[in-house]
Amino acid sequence: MAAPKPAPRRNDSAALAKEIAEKLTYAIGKDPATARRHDWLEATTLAVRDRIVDHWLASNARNNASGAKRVCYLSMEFLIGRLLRDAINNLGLSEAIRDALSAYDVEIDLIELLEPDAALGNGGLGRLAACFMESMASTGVPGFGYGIRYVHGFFRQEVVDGQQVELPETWLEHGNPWEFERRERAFEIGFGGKVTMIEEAGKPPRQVWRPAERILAVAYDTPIVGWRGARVNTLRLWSARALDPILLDAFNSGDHIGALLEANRAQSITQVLYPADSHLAGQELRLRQEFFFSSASLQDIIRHHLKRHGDLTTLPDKVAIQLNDTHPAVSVAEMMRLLIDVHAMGWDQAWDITKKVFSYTNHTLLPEALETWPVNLFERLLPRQMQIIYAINAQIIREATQSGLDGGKIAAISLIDEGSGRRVRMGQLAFVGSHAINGVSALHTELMKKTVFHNLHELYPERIQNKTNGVTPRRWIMECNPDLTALVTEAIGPGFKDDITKIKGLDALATDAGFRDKFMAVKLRNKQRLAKTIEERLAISVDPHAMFDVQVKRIHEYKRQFLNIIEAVALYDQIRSHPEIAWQPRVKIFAGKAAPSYANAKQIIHLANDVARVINADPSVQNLLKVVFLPNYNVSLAEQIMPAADLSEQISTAGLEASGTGNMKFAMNGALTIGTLDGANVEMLEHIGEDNIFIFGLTAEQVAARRANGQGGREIIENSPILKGALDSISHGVFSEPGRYSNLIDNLYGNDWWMIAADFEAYWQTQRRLDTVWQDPTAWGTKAVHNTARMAWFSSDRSIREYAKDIWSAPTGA
Ligand code: 26Y
Repeated sequence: MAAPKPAPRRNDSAALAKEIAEKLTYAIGKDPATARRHDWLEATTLAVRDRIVDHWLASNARNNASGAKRVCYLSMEFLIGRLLRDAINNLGLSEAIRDALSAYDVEIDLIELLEPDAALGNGGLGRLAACFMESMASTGVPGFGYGIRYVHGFFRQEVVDGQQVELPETWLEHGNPWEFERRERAFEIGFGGKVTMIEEAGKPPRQVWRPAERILAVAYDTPIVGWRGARVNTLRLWSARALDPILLDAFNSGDHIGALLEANRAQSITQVLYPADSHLAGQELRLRQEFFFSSASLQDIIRHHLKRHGDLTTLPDKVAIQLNDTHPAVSVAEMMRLLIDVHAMGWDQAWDITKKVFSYTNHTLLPEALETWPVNLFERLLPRQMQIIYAINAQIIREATQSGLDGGKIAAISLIDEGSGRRVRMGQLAFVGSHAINGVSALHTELMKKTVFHNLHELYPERIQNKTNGVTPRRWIMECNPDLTALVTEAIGPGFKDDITKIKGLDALATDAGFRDKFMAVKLRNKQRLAKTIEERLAISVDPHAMFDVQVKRIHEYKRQFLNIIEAVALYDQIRSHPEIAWQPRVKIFAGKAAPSYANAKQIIHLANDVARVINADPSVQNLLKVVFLPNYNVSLAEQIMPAADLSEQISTAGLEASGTGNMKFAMNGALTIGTLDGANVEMLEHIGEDNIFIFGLTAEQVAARRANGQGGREIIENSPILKGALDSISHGVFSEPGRYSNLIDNLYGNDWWMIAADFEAYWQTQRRLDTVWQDPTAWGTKAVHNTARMAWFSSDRSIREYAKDIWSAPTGA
């Protein structure tokens, strides 16, 4: 008998209804009559998953047959969020699933809320990786994500007595239907031990690393579905396992507990995501995580290449490896080790291949976020990689000397920082081991050339290039804003779903009163839904007709939530002292997490909550001002907030936000932006036009100059009665006991490092200009439509096509 093949799945609602019931019965063991919502979620997910698998196997077969170049995206973080709606939308199953479930009186909108967020990332960098994975699948790039399968993702935030409390996150508690464990895909990862020179007769001497400790990296694969299911790529996350879970020796000798401890120690590597995105704590466990997933990924890439192509000299023709920041930068040394020590290649050829294969994206210029590791820790944990780093360094210094760089400049490019204790500079390592280095916005890229990589840029002037970030319009318009999607479809047809640049067609409708009214009616419905969430979670009632003024992102001094809170306090004072002015009703909405060790960021959360409590309880401003801090910001909450915002706050100190991506999500959904000339805001201004975005404040150059002059904030504060009044009410205890925030306020009087005092007046005036525009719904609506119409360039499809063409030399379908 010929081997039977499974029949391809049918996508009509009747077939889906039958299959969902079958999953419920035979995979979950429940009767439709008694099943709970969770069971329906699981059954639906499994039915959808079957369809994904059909496409997935086909995509993999096509990759193997064509031998096309593969792109491996190495990232410590993938901030994915929920996957069910994404998969259903991209497979074009939204209506069929809705109808199928309605046969059982089950609402898809309710059950999909039960899916936990996959929060394997901190913020922008991790979410970018998730958007890029979706866009690679949608634009036809054979993309492979490589990362870590953290058991505990980014912590859950609660606000207790106005303060952040961190709780463990447990996304895998009820299993994860999207992942497939690949037990056969496991690689050994070593740590510690010694390097010895082996000399065999007739052969060149070679170094052999004998690690003291070895653990196993096991692959878990998640399919990533592209638009219309055309391609399904793979996200491969590594989980740590003991080589031998119960070391038999120890077990037999009676040390049962000791043997299990060893297993736990191995597993601890992939237990938890580090929740800091701007300050390296320098824990050994983090360096172990970095090496663990880098080594596993490279071994997997090499294994695959050898199996398909037999010979490592062709690696750069078949694979591009993108390093998402420096977190996987140890890959440069590990690739060299694998090529030289394991695959017996010569140094020069290995170095040539390494540089051709790797490229590196930088996401931050903040000095405290640039990774460096103590040489002695590196040496102890990764002795062979450390030797290789020294050898790379010697070669780079030779090249620098030959090209005539002076001693000071050579010290600046060295991979070893000899300054404060000897440390390995991961940025330098990633740079020298890559053929292309990119920033994430035009401004950020220029600043990279002038600051962190000034000297390396001089030595290798062709390497740095810009790739402005983007976000996927599937998740950030179609899925999170179905009403807007329906309206756009009705107005200009469905073509924009396949080609987002067509959304430009809305531009002509900005002055069409009928269309504008519908556009703003969609906005109002989204605001009503968010108002309901705010009421349910916080028991604060907000008026959906008020301007929703939103700042949601990680809490950080450079992002200046503090500036926004001070403006709220100033507004509160002014409304009360000038009731005769036609103030426009506003709801200021904040959300975001602070790194657990970042004291000032936690203070800012506390202040926001203190201010909210007092203002929301004051009847004299009831209809004019409310302040809301929504706890536990995550991807799913963002999906609710973006479509409901009128005003997007992108107010970082100029020169410090590498790009921002929230700024893009808001504007695509028709929010106006108040922002500084920072990151991608600069390019948004070019695309949206100056009439439709509200720019204020010091430029990056002016910030640098003021910092250099050491101008503090005292004089400015003393000359600004509105600012002074607001700071006084915070200090004097209008919102808390006096003195609670004296540290934050003293910083403004002192060096005003983040330019909050320096930018306050411009910010305040721009907010009042926005009040005036808000008073005129025609003017506001016109600008809102222009925003949605002109943001297509910020699709991550555009970013990915640029990477594919300029950095990866990889194919795209279009
Ligand atoms: C080394 C460790 C402390 C660390 C961990 C995470 C350092 C940095 C990070 C994350 C950085 C990050 O999320 N950067 C953001 O990347 C986005 C995507 O490029 C940018 O839009 C955003 O401006 C930038 O802050």
